[in-house]
Amino acid sequence: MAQEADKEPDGIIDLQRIAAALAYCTIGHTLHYHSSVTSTMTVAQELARQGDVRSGSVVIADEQRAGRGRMDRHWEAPAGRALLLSIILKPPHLPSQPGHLAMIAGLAIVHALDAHGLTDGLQAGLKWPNDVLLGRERIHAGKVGGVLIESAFAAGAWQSAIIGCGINVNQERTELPQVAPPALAPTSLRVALGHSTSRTELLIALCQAWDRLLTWSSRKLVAEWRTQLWTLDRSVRLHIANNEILEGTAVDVADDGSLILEDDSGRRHVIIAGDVTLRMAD
Ligand code: BT5
Repeated sequence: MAQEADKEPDGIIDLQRIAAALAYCTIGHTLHYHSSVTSTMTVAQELARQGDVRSGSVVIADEQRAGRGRMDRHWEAPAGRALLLSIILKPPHLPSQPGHLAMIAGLAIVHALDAHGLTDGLQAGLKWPNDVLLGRERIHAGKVGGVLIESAFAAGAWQSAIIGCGINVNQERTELPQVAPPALAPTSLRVALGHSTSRTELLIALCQAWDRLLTWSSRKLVAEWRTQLWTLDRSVRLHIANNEILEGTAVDVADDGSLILEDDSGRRHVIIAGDVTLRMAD
């Protein structure tokens, strides 16, 4: 089965096609391609530290030997099957509110997947704060992508951000990592669609989605993020700092990206960071 993806004409990322399509884009005008790295985040951080790298440059790899998730977790993908990239962003492209970067990053993946033609009732959406889900029914959707953002500040000013995006594209079911509940089951475009997808075209759609979203007003951005957040109005369990767990209904998000949770006694909590799982009764 895995040989099928090898046979796709675009199994290899087409750097020339990307350079031609994105030459005049804010994101993706410059591509730093590697066949294998520890993590695209590390390579991008190093480039950003050197100073003369242009905002909107993208580091992409066919394989990560130590891909990172949030909170020291791992991101696993077999070589040549997934989109694994980090975008380097600097002023003037950083949004006015840091929280809006995660919104742009998640929405860009959803828009790129939509632009790429999700058929047969497949839908892509977001789980707060930044998981990208894919499925025919929201309740049974799997995790198709994730976002990791690392920012650098100096003297209180936001200097740069590295936005890591992992999208499961051509992995067969057996090539997806085993995750322990409550982590969401991984899925890939290959598993959901039943055929392979060009990583080149998906990357182009992703960068073009970023370009569009960077021009949006804060108001439009937050409104669209709210629309795509499948977490809202669900009964959830929220794992926050210090192993603390809150349960209740995810009633809304604030404009800075915080989740507003109403607990079972009706008290509202504003949560900046954490992990959400759906409650079993839901
Ligand atoms: C994320 O973290 O979802 C952010 C993932 C960002 C990965 C990209 S790849 C390019 C760039 N370079 C990097 O080194 N990282 C970024 P988090 O919410 O912490 O989710 C991590 C959890 O997702 C793991 O603990 C597993 O349970 C699960 N997981 C690992 N690999 C997965 C995969 N390929 N698909 C779905 N789930 C996965």
